[in-house]
Amino acid sequence: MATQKPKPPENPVTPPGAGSDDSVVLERRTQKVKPPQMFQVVLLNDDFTPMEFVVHVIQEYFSKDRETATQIMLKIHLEGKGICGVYSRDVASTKVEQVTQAARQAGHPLQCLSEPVE
Ligand code: TYC
Repeated sequence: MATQKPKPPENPVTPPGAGSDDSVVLERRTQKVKPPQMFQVVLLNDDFTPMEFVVHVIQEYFSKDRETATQIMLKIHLEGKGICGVYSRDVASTKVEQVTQAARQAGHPLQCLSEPVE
């Protein structure tokens, strides 16, 4: 059986940008990965939920001290709505569920929702 010489590949694979020394220059591209969409968790005012309960909720679920929680509650009371925190989609959605459940359990109509931050 005759020995055969291995043939060189017919179509050598050369990455684009490969120089004669086999180095590869990667093109700089514009950034493709955007930061994730963030969601603000908002409380709405109503005429029935006690102020003290709202302050408690803001302290417990949004990790605010009593003074900050009171300021946020008063802003909601006076302006109709207020942002309690900004989170990733899943964390924001969990906060809405937890706050809504706590309010219903206590018999209050407090409305909590999340909305994308522009
Ligand atoms: N307006 C309510 C009251 O006078 C207090 C309140 C504040 C309720 C904020 C809801 O998200 C709220 N008792």
